[in-house]
Amino acid sequence: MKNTYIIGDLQGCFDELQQLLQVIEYRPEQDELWFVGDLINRGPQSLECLRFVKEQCKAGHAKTVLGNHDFHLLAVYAGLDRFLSESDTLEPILRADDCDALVDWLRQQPLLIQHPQLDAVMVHAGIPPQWSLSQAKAYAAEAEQPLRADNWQTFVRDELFGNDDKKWTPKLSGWPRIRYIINAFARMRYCDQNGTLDFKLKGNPAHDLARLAEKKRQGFQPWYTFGDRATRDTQIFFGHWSTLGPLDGFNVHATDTGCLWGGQLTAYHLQSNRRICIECTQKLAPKLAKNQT
Ligand SMILES: [Mn+2]
Repeated sequence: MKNTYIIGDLQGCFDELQQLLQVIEYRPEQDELWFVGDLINRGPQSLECLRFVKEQCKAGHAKTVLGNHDFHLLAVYAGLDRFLSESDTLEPILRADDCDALVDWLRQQPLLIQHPQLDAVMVHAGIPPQWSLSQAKAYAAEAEQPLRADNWQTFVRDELFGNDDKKWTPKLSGWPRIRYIINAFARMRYCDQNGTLDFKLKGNPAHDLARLAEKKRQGFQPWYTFGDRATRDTQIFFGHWSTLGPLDGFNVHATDTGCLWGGQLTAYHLQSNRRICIECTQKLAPKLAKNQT
């Protein structure tokens, strides 16, 4: 069996990725890389990251799931510019000769992957507490469909974005259903026990007590902390939440250790349950850090 390394959010930090691969002595014949999504944006070398991950995936050496920044690129490519931000660094991708091929590959990546032999599932942000693993897999497959359709750009431009679909019921249908599923997998941090999403809170649960006290009364907690979480018997890897740090608990592993913000880039070795981290030199101005999504 190949070694599996789960690698945290890259966000364009290509030099750090190459350093990390040297540290783990990455050899494609015997190692497999799992990228947790948010390959691009904000950092300096998004194009290089995207090309590298695409090549590794196409060669069968890597897998990735889609993160919110990856969706952002799909949307900008499809002509949706109302969410463009000053801190975006997508231009080099959009101007690249191979932009069409990169985007065409990216849009067909999954929202959830599961290891064929070991107890390990990876998503970008999380899995709502009331979904079983088999439900989560079915919902992921449902939401991947419109991204793989010929008219995917229409979907991304007109239907994908919105904060209106925060509540889940199995009866939810149409685009609100797809939007909820994608928001949960790619953006969720806090939710209530029914999976109602909160998009405003981004802090570390331990450091954000004043705001959390109110949210807590309303039933919001980090998605992985619900005692009766339906996926609690499955080991879940996720990124997206850099203020959590290297959390290993609740049978989940947080892998976004804030490379982009001058923190670390993480590779979690699945077979030995070991984290290998490198220090990152990338430090974005606080102005940009404030806009972090
Ligand atoms: Mn993210």
